[in-house]
Amino acid sequence: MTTHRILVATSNPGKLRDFAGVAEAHGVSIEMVPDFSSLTQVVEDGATFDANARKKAEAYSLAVPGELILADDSGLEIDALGGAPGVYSARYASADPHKLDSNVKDEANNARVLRELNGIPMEKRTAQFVCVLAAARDGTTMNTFRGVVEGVILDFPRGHNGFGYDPLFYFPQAGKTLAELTAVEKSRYSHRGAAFRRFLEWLNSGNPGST
Ligand code: ITT
Repeated sequence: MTTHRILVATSNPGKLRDFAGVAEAHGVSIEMVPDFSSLTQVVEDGATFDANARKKAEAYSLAVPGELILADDSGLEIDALGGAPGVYSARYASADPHKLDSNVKDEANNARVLRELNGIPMEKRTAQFVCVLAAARDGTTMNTFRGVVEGVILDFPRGHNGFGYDPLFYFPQAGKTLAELTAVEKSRYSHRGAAFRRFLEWLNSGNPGST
């Protein structure tokens, strides 16, 4: 039975699918912040996932007074590239990834990753996906939740599920890329699934800030 409705502030349908992959099993439902597309987009200029997640959650929570809302900032950190693309993951293939509002298509970002890793052997292509969720109400962050998954960047894409860098991200325990998993399977292993489960634990713990 659904006990909670979680409002999520994101423009990325792939993230919503991931959340939905965890939510049902925990008796919660996922909804977009109402009229999200008409809200002024937050400028993601923070140096860390944490800073950007807080900034998004605080700004978007003002659109739904009294409601607890969740925002996600996430990305891929590749060890051989010194942690890039990191907070620039959504715009890695743009002419200037530091330029805000320059998100580009997933295929172009994946192509750039493959170019940057060209010639680097598989054992040195380790990477992690990081997700930070911020829960905010009325412009104040109540808490943040972090999830990480470790894997290896392949030299060709595999699978058609998921979004972003999923077709390149091989997860050894499953023997598959994240794009070869269903939404429910991905949520079991993924950075977003881990962060979201931490959020749900906090929500169900009766934390005064979470009701
Ligand atoms: P919102 O800010 O509106 O939530 P966004 O896509 O701009 O959407 P981010 O700024 O957090 O979100 O950028 C995250 C990028 O990192 C995303 O566009 C992907 O390129 C990558 N990414 C994050 N999580 C991922 C996942 O689970 N699978 C594949 N790529 C992921």
